[in-house]
Amino acid sequence: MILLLNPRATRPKNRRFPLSLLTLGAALPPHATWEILDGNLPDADLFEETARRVLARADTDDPVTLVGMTVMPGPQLVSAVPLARRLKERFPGVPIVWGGYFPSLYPNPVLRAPYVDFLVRGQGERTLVELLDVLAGRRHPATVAGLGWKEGGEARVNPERPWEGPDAFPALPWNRIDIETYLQPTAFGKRNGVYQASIGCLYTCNFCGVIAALGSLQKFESPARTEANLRHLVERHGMDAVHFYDNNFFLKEPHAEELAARMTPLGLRWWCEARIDAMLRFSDRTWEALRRSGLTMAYFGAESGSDETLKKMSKNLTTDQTLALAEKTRRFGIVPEFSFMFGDPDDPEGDVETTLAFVEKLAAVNPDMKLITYFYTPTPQRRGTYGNVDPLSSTPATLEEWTTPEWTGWMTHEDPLVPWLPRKLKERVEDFARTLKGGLVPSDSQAYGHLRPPA
Ligand code: B12
Ligand code: SF4
Repeated sequence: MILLLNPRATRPKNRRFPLSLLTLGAALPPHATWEILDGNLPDADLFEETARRVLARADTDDPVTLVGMTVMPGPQLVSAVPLARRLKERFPGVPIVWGGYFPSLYPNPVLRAPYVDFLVRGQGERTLVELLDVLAGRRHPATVAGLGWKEGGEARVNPERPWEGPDAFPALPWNRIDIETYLQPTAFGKRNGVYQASIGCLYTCNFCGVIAALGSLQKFESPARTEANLRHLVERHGMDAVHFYDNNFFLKEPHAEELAARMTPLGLRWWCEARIDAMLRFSDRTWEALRRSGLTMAYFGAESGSDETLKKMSKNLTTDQTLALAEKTRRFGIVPEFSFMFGDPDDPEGDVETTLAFVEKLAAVNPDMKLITYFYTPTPQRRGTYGNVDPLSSTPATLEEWTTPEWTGWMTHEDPLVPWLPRKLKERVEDFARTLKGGLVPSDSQAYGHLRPPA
């Protein structure tokens, strides 16, 4: 029996399908037994629930042989560390493997922790299956691409595994979770679900955790598969709204047109993250088709009001394009959420004022826009952007340090205690956000403001 754990990452009322664990479970061999335990569910106690299962199965012919945990940077890491520590103390013989963005980006502190035995970097499906062979003594851990492991107390991180698009993997086993409990009301619908139709992102923004973890590459599943999954949730479970979790939902126009055509009959209201430049390339006909298919709000990384700063971020975007997008969304009645990263380390004060002035201009073009504010805390890139300098050298060496409030604030990009961002500058941005009409987003919801119904 393999237990797949989703340590608490959000408030129970914001719980959403644990997609990472569902895709992993789907790819396990047919003879493997597995179960998902979700710490985001109301009254969940992951330690107790896991312990109960380990004890109940100890003397059966299907004992718990592996505990897998998905770990994102931020509050989920803060829940995962004590959970893994307690499980290891109580059940030292049960191996614990971590996967997800945190261990993918920062493998060394994870492998230094005595309570994590293995980690999986990047896409997890195939690596997890091969890890089962390692645990069964059928193969040496050094031969498993994407695996982090320990040898005589030393951390070993194997070469990465090239990753594949969603179509390479089995269909999502929706029957393995209680769908009903996850369909919660939001501003978009009474029964809001989530879905992800692609992996990675093709762009090259040099602050971004997605690029650091997966490189600059994106693969979409076929629109027919997206439609089939959504149709199942609509027809069987009455889902009436969906948030797409894709890092970037649109690339090519024919793909967007096909998706719009397939989604229209489903009658969903939907939200996605999109690139400003990509959507500006779409014809009015495609914009209209997307609106008709239910696209209600889209999240755009506008990042800065300065073209120079956008260049430094390798964003491949101009402020004129952002203004044009504001106009286009107004015309088609799609609400834009514009996200900005304040506080360029080279001139934080100038940057804050330039960007705030730009936001005012933008709000004049589309008064319905929502403002999302972040503070500039780039994710260190692992892929050579910094020449010979080790970009991770100044990040914490232990999980205990990573889980301090200072580093948690850094990971969420919400309250980074970085030298270039004095408190008064931060307050200046927060005061502005509070007064911008229609732009107020509670600071703890930030990019995931969409996950909670309006107060
Ligand atoms: C869903 C989500 C959330 C949800 C989680 C809800 C839930 N029920 O799980 C919520 C809203 C809580 C959330 C919050 C945050 N998130 Co978040 N989130 C995502 C999102 C949109 C989708 C993740 C997902 O499920 N993908 C679908 C699955 C199939 O893919 P996957 O998770 O990558 O899983 C694969 C591998 O990673 C691996 N894997 C994952 N887990 C495991 C476990 C094991 C055992 C193994 C073997 C493998 C494995 O295998 C999986 C299959 O290939 C991603 C963006 C993205 N599209 O990936 C951001 C993302 C992961 N989040 C991110 C961030 C920064 C945050 C926040 C810190 C942001 C903020 N300021 O609010 C917060 C705080 C997190 C917290 N509370 O701890 C970043 C992380 C990158 C970075 N810079 O470090 C991402 C990449 C967004 C981004 N573009 O910046 N998030
Ligand atoms: S477009 Fe978004 S997800 Fe893609 S690299 Fe840039 S910031 Fe990251």
